[in-house]
Amino acid sequence: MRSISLSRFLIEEQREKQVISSDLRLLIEVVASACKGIALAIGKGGLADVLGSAGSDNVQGEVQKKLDVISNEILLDANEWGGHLAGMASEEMEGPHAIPNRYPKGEYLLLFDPLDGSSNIDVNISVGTIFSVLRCPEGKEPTEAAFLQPGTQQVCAGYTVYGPNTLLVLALSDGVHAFTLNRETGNFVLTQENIQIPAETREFSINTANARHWEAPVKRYIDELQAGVDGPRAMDFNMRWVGSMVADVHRILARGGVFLYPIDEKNRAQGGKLRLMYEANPMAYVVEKAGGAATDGYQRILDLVPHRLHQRVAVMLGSKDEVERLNRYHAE
Ligand code: P6P
Repeated sequence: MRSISLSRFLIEEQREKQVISSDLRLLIEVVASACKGIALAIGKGGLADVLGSAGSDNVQGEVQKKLDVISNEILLDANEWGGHLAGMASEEMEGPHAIPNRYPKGEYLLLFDPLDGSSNIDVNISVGTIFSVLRCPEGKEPTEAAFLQPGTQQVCAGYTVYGPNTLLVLALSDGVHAFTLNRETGNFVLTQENIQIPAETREFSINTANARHWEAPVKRYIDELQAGVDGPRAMDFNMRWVGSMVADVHRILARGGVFLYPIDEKNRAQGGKLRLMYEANPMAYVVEKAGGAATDGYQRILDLVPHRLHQRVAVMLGSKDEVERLNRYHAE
């Protein structure tokens, strides 16, 4: 494949396909550049004072890791001066972050989980940044209400996996593309175009420690997978659970699979574990643009109308045939 940088790819998407605007191209370049900074911070590990807890809790009441705070700051600092944003929202902040008055404002709203998979940071397992882009409604201030749009309103979404290599996956209206960071040149280079998730799979991803808390449709579905060739599915399945949504979802994008973080008796009071606006929606957008599907068991994730910035949701996504089976089991 010709060596095409992210910048060249975006310019050609804009010039030849009118898929993105100049401001959206700038936004994506700025987010990618911020992800390089996050990759550098993560890469230092124990060599710098970036591991461990920050000694504070986030809006979710969860212990913040130092790298959560560092990653959040990197994304805020990178994005506030460019003139492409009306506002930002993050898992790590209670409310939206207004663009300082000294900078011009743009039409886009950027939402992100700056470092997803925090529990894995201190043990050197892949983590990631998840981002989602909406348009600020015409004439509206970028208050929380402006962000509360269904996932179908996203203009683009994606994630960066900080793993053996640093990989940016970008979903635009015309498809999903992957860019690998060339650490020598500092450029993200196109390494996969128009990624498609196989409709069928033999690999599932769920935290089975929660099995006793699952609702009946999920219990039935997982029991059948675990019954393997002797059960109703008449084939054996494999299980993977990284504990970083970005890593699990990326494996599904790369080779198929189904990822579940269902609502259960343990998380029912909060409405689920994963957050709708900056985890489920962007990942659902990526998965659907790659030919997969994403549901909460009853509804398409992207159709859900949000009521709160940090609301949580059940998530089942990946290979289309498996998600459709899960929808059937929940409907029965
Ligand atoms: P559990 C990470 O904290 C996260 O938000 C997702 O990235 C991941 O899929 C999930 O939580 C892991 O949850 O309950 O298995 O630790």
